[in-house]
Amino acid sequence: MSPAFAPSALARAAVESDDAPDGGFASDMLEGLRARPRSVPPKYFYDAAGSKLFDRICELEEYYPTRTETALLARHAEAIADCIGPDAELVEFGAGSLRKVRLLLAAMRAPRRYVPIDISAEHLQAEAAALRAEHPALEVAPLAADFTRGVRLPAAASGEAARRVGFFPGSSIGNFTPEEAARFLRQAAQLLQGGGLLIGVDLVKDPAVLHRAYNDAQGVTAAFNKNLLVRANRELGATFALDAFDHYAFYNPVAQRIEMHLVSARSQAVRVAGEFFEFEPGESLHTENSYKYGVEGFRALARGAGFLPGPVWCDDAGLFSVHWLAAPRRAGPKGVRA
Ligand code: AVI
Repeated sequence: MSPAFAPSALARAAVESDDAPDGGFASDMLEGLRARPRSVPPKYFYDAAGSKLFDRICELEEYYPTRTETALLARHAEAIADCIGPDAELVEFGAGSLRKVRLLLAAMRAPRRYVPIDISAEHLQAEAAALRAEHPALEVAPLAADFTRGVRLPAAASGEAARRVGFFPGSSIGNFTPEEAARFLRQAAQLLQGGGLLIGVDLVKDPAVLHRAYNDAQGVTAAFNKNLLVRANRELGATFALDAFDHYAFYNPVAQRIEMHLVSARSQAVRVAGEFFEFEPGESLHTENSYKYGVEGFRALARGAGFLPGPVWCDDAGLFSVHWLAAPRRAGPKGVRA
């Protein structure tokens, strides 16, 4: 989800994925290293080790988004369930640990099916099995896929299409550029016609709060950032020296985003998949953007994408927002239905 996240394809949902076996890591890494400025899509953070590090980030005192969003979902679960309505199929984009969805499922009335989509297949299967045990009446149909590239949603076991509702928590939309976010929302509005999207969005705030959230004292975010290099060393035969790159994260108020970089501490050459890359001291590899929105700005973005923005739930400190976006039915060819 990034400087180079390309959610070009929810609407390609009916097209078979042509992903490389490594999910495109080698080609995206090489392309990003050849470019100036250098950048790599943040989706490659999330191998098994990266997913665990991200889970640790979510527990950090400095990283307010997870606990704030979770508290909002818990506090407003009934009102959210009213928006979702009965007999819905819930599709979660980038499902991760399936923690937050439990709050929704507990409040939803007769949910028909839950389709968690996540890039990490192993993690997803284990989490789905645990959820099935807790909700024996619920059809849980996990989908291991990079939803930013397009997914084929499985047909409902009942054969009957239910009202489809998307769930995209965690402000993962912040890892898209605004153009990518708009495209994702347009495609989601098409896919979810007749239902809606529940989406968590991190808010613009005091830069000092943001700085702390992405520069935690224990260095977990730094380890998460550097895990990209660990992964490249392991999977692409790269020769990144971990102590020769520094984690660097700052708030860019003009673009309203946190930028995360790995900055070369010295002059060095690195080999990646057989190709050499020179780094000067201070040269950066841009690894992630995390955009922050104002409530009205995000509603305008969603409206422009075809949604009808509904209720918004925010915490008292104005740190985080959860939006209900209704997806009206449109005339013409239907979006992607299983
Ligand atoms: C997944 N995503 C919304 C996180 C964020 O805050 O942008 C990823 C993250 N990067 C550093 N810390 C957390």
